[in-house]
Amino acid sequence: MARRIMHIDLDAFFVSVEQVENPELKAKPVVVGGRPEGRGVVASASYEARAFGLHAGMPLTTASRLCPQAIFIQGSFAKYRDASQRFMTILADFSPYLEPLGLDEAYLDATGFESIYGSIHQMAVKIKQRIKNELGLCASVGIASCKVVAKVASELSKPDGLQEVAAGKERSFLAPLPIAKLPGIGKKTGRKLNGLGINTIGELSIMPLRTLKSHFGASGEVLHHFANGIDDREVEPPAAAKSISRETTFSKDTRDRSLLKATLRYLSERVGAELRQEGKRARCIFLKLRYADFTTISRRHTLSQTSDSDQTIFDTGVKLLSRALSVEKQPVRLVGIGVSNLVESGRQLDMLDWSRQRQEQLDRAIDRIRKKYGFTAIQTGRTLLLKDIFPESDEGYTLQTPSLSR
Ligand code: TTP
Ligand code: MG
Repeated sequence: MARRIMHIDLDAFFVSVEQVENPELKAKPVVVGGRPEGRGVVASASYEARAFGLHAGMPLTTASRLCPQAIFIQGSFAKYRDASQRFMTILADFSPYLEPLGLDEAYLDATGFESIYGSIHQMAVKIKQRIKNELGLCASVGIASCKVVAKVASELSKPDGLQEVAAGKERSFLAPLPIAKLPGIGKKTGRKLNGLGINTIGELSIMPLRTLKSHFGASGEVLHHFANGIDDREVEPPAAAKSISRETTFSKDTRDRSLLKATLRYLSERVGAELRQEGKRARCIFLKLRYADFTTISRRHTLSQTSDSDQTIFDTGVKLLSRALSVEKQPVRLVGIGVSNLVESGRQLDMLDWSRQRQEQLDRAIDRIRKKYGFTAIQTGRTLLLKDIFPESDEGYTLQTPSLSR
C-alpha cells in the first residue's frame, strides 16, 4: 500500500504570531526581523509584504526601500517557541509518527488513518481547523506518498492551502515545476542545472543518472530520485539535540576586547542555561567568529571532563577567542559560542572537586532566580557592560535578530 505522508507548514509564522497578538497588524505588510535601519535580515514577511518583493533573508534596509510602508517588528523568540510547542502538540494528537522540522513545519505519517477520518484529506482539514481555532494560525498541508512530494505540495498550496497528490501521480505533478521548487536544489545547483539547459523538474527527471552523477557526485542520485517523485525516507521522531549555540552580530564591527568578552559571557550564560534545562552536559565547546569581510571561522576545544557550567563555557570561549584574535587583525562582525558532544547529566559530581561543585550549584541558583524574575535580574560583572549597548527585556538582552536572542 502506498504511504500517505503529510507535510504541514505554518504560513508566515513569526509574522502570524505577531498578528494574533495584535490584530491591527492583520492584512498589512509586516516584517519580523528588526528595525528597518538595522543590519539584520527579514526573518518572516507577511504575504502582503511579499507582494512588494520582500522575502526571508533580504537585508532589512532593502526591504524598507522596496516597501517603506511595511511595519517592522523586532520579534521575540520565546513567543515563537511557545507557539511552536502548541502547534506540535496539536499534531501529536493526530499521529505518533511525527517529525518536527524547525519551528513551524513537520512531517506526519498518516498511512492507514483513512478509517478514522474518512480520508486523509479530511484528516488534514481537521488538523488545519484545530490550528486555526486554537492558535489563530494558518497552516498549509501537502499530502503525498513520500516526503519530498508532500513538501513541494504544501509549499505550492500556500497560503492556507491543502493539496493532495494521488499515488502514481507524483511525476506528473512535479514535472512542470521549475527546478528551484525541488528541496535540495539551492542557488548554486540551480544555476548549474540551468547552465545544462535543465529548467523544469520534468527535464531533470529524464536526465541520465550517469550524467547527473558526473556533475553532482552522490547527490546527483538523490536529485534523480527526488525529480522522479521517489523518496524512501521514513518519518522519524526527533533525535536529541546534538548541539546548543547562541550568536549575535554587532551593530558595528568591533575589535573591542571587553565588548567581545562581555558578549561572549552573556551568550555563554544563555547556552549554559539551556544546557542545564535540557539536563545535559557537554564535552566540546566551540567558538564562532565572523570577521568584517565575512570570513567565518569556528574553533573548538574538547574538555577533559564534561561540564554544564557557564564559567567553563565562557573560560574556554575566551581562550579560543584570544587565540583567534592573535592571528587575525580584522574587526569582528559576529561572535557565537556553542556546546556539542552532549551527554545526559545523570552522572554525579566528583565529590572531591569542591570548587566545581560550588560553581554548578551557583549556576542552578541563578537559573532559578532568572526563571522567576527575568534573565537580566541577576548579572555577572562582565555582562553589565552590555546594559548600555543592548535594550533589555525579561527574556534577556535583545540582540540583533529575534532568532538569535533566545
Ligand atoms: P518558513 O516556513 O520558511 O517561512 P514563513 O513561515 O515565514 O513563511 P511561509 O508561509 O512561506 O512558510 O520559516 C518559518 C519561520 O522561521 C519564519 O516565520 C521565520 C523563521 N526564519 C528565519 O528566522 N530566517 C529565515 O531565513 C527563514 C527562512 C525563516
Ligand atoms: Mg512557514
